[in-house]
Amino acid sequence: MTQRILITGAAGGVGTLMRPRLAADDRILRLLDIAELPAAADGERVETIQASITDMDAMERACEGVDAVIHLGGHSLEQVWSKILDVNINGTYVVLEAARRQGVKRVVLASSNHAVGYIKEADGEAADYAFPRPDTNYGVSKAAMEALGSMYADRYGMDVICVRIGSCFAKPKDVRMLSTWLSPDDGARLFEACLATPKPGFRIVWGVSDNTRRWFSLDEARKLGYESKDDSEEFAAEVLARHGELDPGSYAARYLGGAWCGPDFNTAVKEAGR
Ligand code: 15L
Repeated sequence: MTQRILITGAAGGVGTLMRPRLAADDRILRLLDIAELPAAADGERVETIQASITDMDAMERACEGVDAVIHLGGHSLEQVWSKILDVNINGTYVVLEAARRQGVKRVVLASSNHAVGYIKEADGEAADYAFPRPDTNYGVSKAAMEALGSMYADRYGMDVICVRIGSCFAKPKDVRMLSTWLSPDDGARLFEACLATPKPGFRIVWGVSDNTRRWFSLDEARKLGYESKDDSEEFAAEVLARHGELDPGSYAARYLGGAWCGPDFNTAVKEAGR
Protein backbone atom coordinates (compact mmCIF):
# COMPACT_ATOMS: atom_id res chain seq x y z
CA MET A 1 0.00 0.00 0.00
CA THR A 2 1.23 3.48 -0.79
CA GLN A 3 2.22 5.46 2.25
CA ARG A 4 1.75 9.24 2.35
CA ILE A 5 4.11 11.25 4.57
CA LEU A 6 3.64 14.96 5.19
CA ILE A 7 6.88 16.88 5.71
CA THR A 8 6.54 20.43 7.03
CA GLY A 9 9.38 22.88 6.46
CA ALA A 10 10.27 20.81 3.42
CA ALA A 11 12.08 23.71 1.69
CA GLY A 12 14.39 24.27 4.70
CA GLY A 13 17.86 22.92 5.34
CA VAL A 14 16.95 19.54 6.80
CA GLY A 15 13.87 19.23 4.57
CA THR A 16 15.94 19.71 1.44
CA LEU A 17 18.44 17.08 2.59
CA MET A 18 15.64 14.62 3.45
CA ARG A 19 13.53 15.03 0.30
CA PRO A 20 15.59 12.74 -1.94
CA ARG A 21 16.60 10.44 0.91
CA LEU A 22 13.08 9.69 2.13
CA ALA A 23 11.75 9.05 -1.37
CA ALA A 24 10.52 5.50 -1.95
CA ASP A 25 8.54 3.67 -4.62
CA ASP A 26 5.71 2.88 -2.24
CA ARG A 27 5.59 6.37 -0.75
CA ILE A 28 4.25 9.81 -1.64
CA LEU A 29 5.95 12.72 0.08
CA ARG A 30 3.58 15.60 0.67
CA LEU A 31 5.88 18.58 1.04
CA LEU A 32 4.69 21.72 2.79
CA ASP A 33 6.47 25.01 3.28
CA ILE A 34 5.64 28.70 3.49
CA ALA A 35 8.41 29.22 0.92
CA GLU A 36 8.06 28.07 -2.66
CA LEU A 37 9.14 24.46 -3.09
CA PRO A 38 11.11 23.19 -6.07
CA ALA A 39 8.68 21.41 -8.40
CA ALA A 40 8.60 17.65 -8.63
CA ALA A 41 11.36 16.19 -10.75
CA ASP A 42 10.51 13.58 -13.39
CA GLY A 43 9.29 10.46 -11.62
CA GLU A 44 9.46 12.04 -8.18
CA ARG A 45 6.40 11.06 -6.14
CA VAL A 46 5.71 14.33 -4.35
CA GLU A 47 2.82 16.68 -3.73
CA THR A 48 3.67 20.28 -2.83
CA ILE A 49 1.69 22.70 -0.69
CA GLN A 50 2.65 26.31 -0.03
CA ALA A 51 1.18 27.21 3.36
CA SER A 52 2.06 28.28 6.87
CA ILE A 53 2.18 25.77 9.70
CA THR A 54 0.22 28.34 11.73
CA ASP A 55 -2.80 28.09 9.38
CA MET A 56 -5.14 25.50 10.92
CA ASP A 57 -7.39 25.14 7.86
CA ALA A 58 -4.43 24.64 5.56
CA MET A 59 -2.81 22.20 7.98
CA GLU A 60 -5.99 20.18 8.34
CA ARG A 61 -6.21 19.89 4.56
CA ALA A 62 -2.50 18.99 4.42
CA CYS A 63 -3.04 16.19 6.97
CA GLU A 64 -5.90 14.59 5.02
CA GLY A 65 -5.06 11.01 4.04
CA VAL A 66 -1.63 11.17 5.64
CA ASP A 67 -0.03 8.20 7.44
CA ALA A 68 2.56 10.19 9.38
CA VAL A 69 3.88 13.73 9.72
CA ILE A 70 7.52 14.74 9.96
CA HIS A 71 7.42 18.25 11.39
CA LEU A 72 10.55 20.18 10.43
CA GLY A 73 8.85 23.58 10.00
CA GLY A 74 9.53 26.72 12.01
CA HIS A 75 12.42 29.09 12.62
CA SER A 76 15.65 27.13 12.74
CA LEU A 77 17.69 29.84 14.44
CA GLU A 78 17.22 32.22 17.38
CA GLN A 79 14.50 34.85 16.88
CA VAL A 80 12.66 37.45 18.95
CA TRP A 81 10.06 35.93 21.25
CA SER A 82 6.98 36.99 19.25
CA LYS A 83 8.16 35.08 16.17
CA ILE A 84 9.18 32.02 18.18
CA LEU A 85 5.81 32.02 19.95
CA ASP A 86 3.84 32.34 16.73
CA VAL A 87 5.71 30.07 14.36
CA ASN A 88 7.54 27.54 16.51
CA ILE A 89 5.26 27.11 19.51
CA ASN A 90 1.83 27.87 18.08
CA GLY A 91 2.85 26.33 14.75
CA THR A 92 3.72 23.05 16.46
CA TYR A 93 0.40 23.10 18.28
CA VAL A 94 -1.40 23.59 14.96
CA VAL A 95 0.51 20.73 13.32
CA LEU A 96 -0.29 18.31 16.16
CA GLU A 97 -3.90 19.42 16.46
CA ALA A 98 -4.49 19.23 12.69
CA ALA A 99 -2.92 15.75 12.67
CA ARG A 100 -5.19 14.67 15.53
CA ARG A 101 -8.30 16.04 13.83
CA GLN A 102 -7.42 14.14 10.66
CA GLY A 103 -6.71 10.91 12.52
CA VAL A 104 -2.97 10.88 11.77
CA LYS A 105 -1.52 8.44 14.27
CA ARG A 106 2.17 9.28 14.13
CA VAL A 107 4.09 12.56 14.28
CA VAL A 108 7.86 12.93 14.30
CA LEU A 109 8.96 16.26 15.72
CA ALA A 110 12.27 17.95 14.90
CA SER A 111 13.40 19.02 18.34
CA SER A 112 16.91 20.28 18.88
CA ASN A 113 19.97 20.04 21.07
CA HIS A 114 19.12 23.63 22.08
CA ALA A 115 16.20 22.30 24.18
CA VAL A 116 18.93 21.14 26.56
CA GLY A 117 21.74 23.48 25.48
CA TYR A 118 22.92 24.30 28.99
CA ILE A 119 23.91 20.71 29.73
CA LYS A 120 27.64 20.72 30.49
CA GLU A 121 30.11 18.51 28.68
CA ALA A 122 31.86 17.98 32.03
CA ASP A 123 28.76 16.16 33.33
CA GLY A 124 29.33 13.28 30.92
CA GLU A 125 27.15 11.64 28.28
CA ALA A 126 23.93 13.57 27.60
CA ALA A 127 21.06 11.23 28.43
CA ASP A 128 17.96 10.50 26.43
CA TYR A 129 15.07 12.40 28.04
CA ALA A 130 17.43 14.86 29.78
CA PHE A 131 15.27 17.51 31.46
CA PRO A 132 14.93 20.72 29.40
CA ARG A 133 17.66 23.30 29.87
CA PRO A 134 16.94 25.55 26.87
CA ASP A 135 19.62 28.01 25.85
CA THR A 136 17.53 30.49 23.80
CA ASN A 137 13.97 31.45 22.89
CA TYR A 138 14.40 28.89 20.12
CA GLY A 139 15.45 26.27 22.68
CA VAL A 140 12.35 27.03 24.76
CA SER A 141 10.21 26.43 21.65
CA LYS A 142 11.79 22.99 21.26
CA ALA A 143 11.11 22.17 24.93
CA ALA A 144 7.51 23.32 24.35
CA MET A 145 7.37 21.16 21.21
CA GLU A 146 8.37 18.12 23.29
CA ALA A 147 5.77 19.00 25.96
CA LEU A 148 3.07 19.34 23.31
CA GLY A 149 4.12 16.02 21.81
CA SER A 150 3.92 14.37 25.22
CA MET A 151 0.42 15.73 25.74
CA TYR A 152 -0.81 14.49 22.34
CA ALA A 153 0.66 11.05 23.06
CA ASP A 154 -0.80 10.72 26.56
CA ARG A 155 -4.13 12.42 26.01
CA TYR A 156 -4.94 11.25 22.50
CA GLY A 157 -2.90 8.05 22.14
CA MET A 158 -0.83 9.35 19.23
CA ASP A 159 2.71 8.12 18.59
CA VAL A 160 5.04 11.09 18.91
CA ILE A 161 8.80 10.87 18.56
CA CYS A 162 10.91 13.96 19.30
CA VAL A 163 14.32 13.93 17.67
CA ARG A 164 16.80 16.22 19.42
CA ILE A 165 18.78 16.97 16.29
CA GLY A 166 22.42 17.91 16.80
CA SER A 167 23.74 19.56 13.62
CA CYS A 168 22.32 18.17 10.38
CA PHE A 169 24.42 19.47 7.51
CA ALA A 170 26.22 17.89 4.58
CA LYS A 171 29.46 18.15 6.59
CA PRO A 172 30.38 19.35 10.11
CA LYS A 173 31.04 23.10 9.82
CA ASP A 174 33.11 23.62 12.98
CA VAL A 175 34.87 21.74 15.76
CA ARG A 176 31.78 21.49 17.99
CA MET A 177 29.91 19.81 15.15
CA LEU A 178 32.45 16.98 15.21
CA SER A 179 30.43 15.94 18.30
CA THR A 180 26.94 17.05 17.28
CA TRP A 181 26.91 16.14 13.58
CA LEU A 182 24.03 14.14 12.15
CA SER A 183 24.96 13.13 8.63
CA PRO A 184 22.10 13.56 6.13
CA ASP A 185 22.13 9.81 5.42
CA ASP A 186 21.96 9.01 9.14
CA GLY A 187 19.19 11.61 9.47
CA ALA A 188 17.19 9.72 6.87
CA ARG A 189 17.97 6.40 8.62
CA LEU A 190 16.70 7.86 11.88
CA PHE A 191 13.51 9.27 10.34
CA GLU A 192 12.90 5.90 8.64
CA ALA A 193 13.27 4.19 12.03
CA CYS A 194 10.84 6.72 13.56
CA LEU A 195 8.31 5.92 10.82
CA ALA A 196 8.72 2.15 10.98
CA THR A 197 8.98 1.23 14.64
CA PRO A 198 5.77 -0.34 15.93
CA LYS A 199 3.78 1.57 18.56
CA PRO A 200 6.52 3.81 19.96
CA GLY A 201 4.20 5.96 22.11
CA PHE A 202 6.15 9.03 23.24
CA ARG A 203 9.92 9.08 22.80
CA ILE A 204 12.76 11.57 22.93
CA VAL A 205 15.87 10.45 21.06
CA TRP A 206 19.14 12.07 20.10
CA GLY A 207 19.62 12.83 16.42
CA VAL A 208 23.38 12.47 15.99
CA SER A 209 25.70 10.20 14.06
CA ASP A 210 27.90 7.68 15.84
CA ASN A 211 30.72 10.22 15.91
CA THR A 212 34.01 9.34 17.61
CA ARG A 213 33.62 12.62 19.56
CA ARG A 214 29.92 12.04 20.37
CA TRP A 215 28.85 12.60 23.98
CA PHE A 216 25.16 11.85 23.47
CA SER A 217 23.36 8.63 24.26
CA LEU A 218 22.18 6.68 21.22
CA ASP A 219 20.40 4.05 23.35
CA GLU A 220 16.87 5.27 22.76
CA ALA A 221 17.42 5.94 19.05
CA ARG A 222 18.84 2.43 18.67
CA LYS A 223 15.76 1.00 20.38
CA LEU A 224 13.77 2.46 17.47
CA GLY A 225 16.01 0.57 15.06
CA TYR A 226 18.37 3.43 14.16
CA GLU A 227 21.80 2.33 13.09
CA SER A 228 24.24 5.13 12.35
CA LYS A 229 26.72 4.43 9.58
CA ASP A 230 28.59 7.73 9.64
CA ASP A 231 31.23 9.34 11.84
CA SER A 232 32.33 12.99 11.61
CA GLU A 233 35.91 11.90 12.28
CA GLU A 234 36.49 11.59 8.54
CA PHE A 235 36.24 15.41 8.44
CA ALA A 236 38.20 16.06 11.66
CA ALA A 237 41.57 16.85 10.09
CA GLU A 238 40.01 19.29 7.62
CA VAL A 239 37.84 21.01 10.27
CA LEU A 240 40.69 21.26 12.79
CA ALA A 241 43.08 22.62 10.15
CA ARG A 242 40.55 25.36 9.42
CA HIS A 243 39.44 26.23 12.95
CA GLY A 244 42.07 24.86 15.37
CA GLU A 245 41.25 22.99 18.61
CA LEU A 246 38.48 24.42 20.77
CA ASP A 247 39.52 26.60 23.69
CA PRO A 248 38.48 24.40 26.68
CA GLY A 249 37.08 27.50 28.41
CA SER A 250 34.84 28.44 25.46
CA TYR A 251 31.08 27.99 25.40
CA ALA A 252 31.48 25.76 22.37
CA ALA A 253 33.65 23.37 24.40
CA ARG A 254 31.76 23.55 27.70
CA TYR A 255 28.08 23.46 26.78
CA LEU A 256 25.97 21.22 24.62
CA GLY A 257 24.38 24.20 22.89
CA GLY A 258 27.82 25.65 22.16
CA ALA A 259 28.05 29.36 21.33
CA TRP A 260 24.26 29.63 21.67
CA CYS A 261 24.83 29.54 25.45
CA GLY A 262 27.18 32.52 25.36
CA PRO A 263 26.71 36.29 25.46
CA ASP A 264 26.58 36.65 21.65
CA PHE A 265 23.28 34.81 21.72
CA ASN A 266 21.83 36.99 24.47
CA THR A 267 18.11 36.85 23.76
CA ALA A 268 17.37 39.93 25.85
CA VAL A 269 19.70 41.95 23.62
CA LYS A 270 17.86 40.54 20.64
CA GLU A 271 14.52 41.63 22.10
CA ALA A 272 15.88 45.15 22.78
CA GLY A 273 16.97 45.42 19.15
CA ARG A 274 13.59 44.58 17.67
C1 15L B 1 19.81 23.84 15.53
O1 15L B 1 18.81 23.50 16.17
C2 15L B 1 19.70 24.74 14.36
O2 15L B 1 18.47 24.64 13.71
C3 15L B 1 20.83 24.53 13.37
O3 15L B 1 20.85 25.63 12.50
C4 15L B 1 22.20 24.33 14.02
O4 15L B 1 22.70 25.52 14.44
C5 15L B 1 22.13 23.31 15.14
O5 15L B 1 21.04 23.49 15.99
C6 15L B 1 23.41 23.25 15.99
O6 15L B 1 23.35 23.38 17.21
O7 15L B 1 24.45 23.03 15.41
